[in-house]
Amino acid sequence: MKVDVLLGLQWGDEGKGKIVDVLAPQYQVVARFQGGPNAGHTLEFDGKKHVLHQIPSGVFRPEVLNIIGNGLVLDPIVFKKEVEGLRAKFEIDLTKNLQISKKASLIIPSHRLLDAAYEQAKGDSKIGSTLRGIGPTYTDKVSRQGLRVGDVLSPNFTEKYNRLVDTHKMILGFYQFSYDLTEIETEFFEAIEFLRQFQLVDTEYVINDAINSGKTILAEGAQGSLLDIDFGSYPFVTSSTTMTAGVCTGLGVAPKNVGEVYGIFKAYCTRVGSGPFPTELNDETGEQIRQEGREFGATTGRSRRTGWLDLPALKYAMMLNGVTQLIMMKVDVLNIFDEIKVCTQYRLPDGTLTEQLPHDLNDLVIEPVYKTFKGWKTDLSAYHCYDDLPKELADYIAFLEENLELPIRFISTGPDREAIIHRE
Ligand code: 2SA
Ligand code: MG
Repeated sequence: MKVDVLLGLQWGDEGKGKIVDVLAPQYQVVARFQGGPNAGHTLEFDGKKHVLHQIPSGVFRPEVLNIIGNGLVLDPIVFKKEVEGLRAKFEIDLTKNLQISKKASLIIPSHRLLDAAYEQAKGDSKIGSTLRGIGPTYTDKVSRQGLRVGDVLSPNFTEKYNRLVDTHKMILGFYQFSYDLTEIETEFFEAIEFLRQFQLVDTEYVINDAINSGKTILAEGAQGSLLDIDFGSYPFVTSSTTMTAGVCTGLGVAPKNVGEVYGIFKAYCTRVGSGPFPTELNDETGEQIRQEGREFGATTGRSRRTGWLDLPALKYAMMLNGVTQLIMMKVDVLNIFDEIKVCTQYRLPDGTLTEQLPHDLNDLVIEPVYKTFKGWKTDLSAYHCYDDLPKELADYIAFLEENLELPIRFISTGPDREAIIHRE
């Protein structure tokens, strides 16, 4: 079997957690391939809400094997809290159905300090990082001095740790950043001890054995395509490959073994953190979307920026990911509006129209060109079948499908597991 991929086509928070949970019964393995505790995947069922950060969203189905791949940066302190939280709330024992790659990178407490020091030094041009130590940990991975999960099994772990912290202390000194590591280091070493109880393995073998033995596998993306380190609006991006390509390097999957690519997008856009956002609404409508959509960071609680759906950006993400199935989320958030807009093109400062994302989006003021639709003004909770949907919504969907040249397979009409319309 091939590995199917599910990822966000915007700036994250498209609702990936819910969809993995809906799709999970079809899959025997669910694997994360990039990111770390910056992610916040929200799942809601049986009237309960839960946010996952580093643990794959398959954990709520006991028969699913969950994998934290080599492409992740893992914070052991956050991991311990997550596992304990899941045990207390849902009686889930993750020592059985979770495997962690020995090659995943380890976030140590001073990575968080470095994140804060770098952001502070940037002043007004800060990235808006979640301050979870993501960038500095990937930096250490690429500069070949980082620690990996497998190192916790080494008798020299403390020595390796101290060596890395010493280099971080020099950098923090350069930035004149004040800190106290004592307390957090105790917590860190407790969390390392905790991590040692788990199945730490070479997950690339597990994944490839699963592929060869015909198991169904889903790779779960985090953040969004427009936050990709290469193709996002650099430098306002995260530090990993958030696109399909990241599945190959972040799990050890050969390109020929990638199957369906589920691309997930919201019926509007949000962005948390700094950086260009062509369709951003800094007005009452934007605020209404934020309130209706409960658009606040699932990890940091930050208020998310909101705006209308951006088709050029969405098409760009579809092109780079090779999306084969589209999923539209949070359509119900737009129930209240008389009019709904969709950006179809950008007008550049010289007046030319384009459907391509300009490279210098950070410095360029571009104007979105909108097509306006009549709102459906209907509560969608009673609708379970595509053919029954209000005409205005059906027209809106038809326009999107024509423009995106792909049918929309799932339409989510509310936060709960059950609130979804599946089109065959
Ligand atoms: P980082 O922390 O260094 O990766 O931040 C770099 C940029 O990436 C953005 N980013 C995110 N955007 C949306 N959702 C994310 N996860 C959380 C959530 C975020 C939260 O689900 O709500 O709670 O604030 C996420 N993680 C990283 C980040 O805002 C920076 O723009
Ligand atoms: Mg999120």
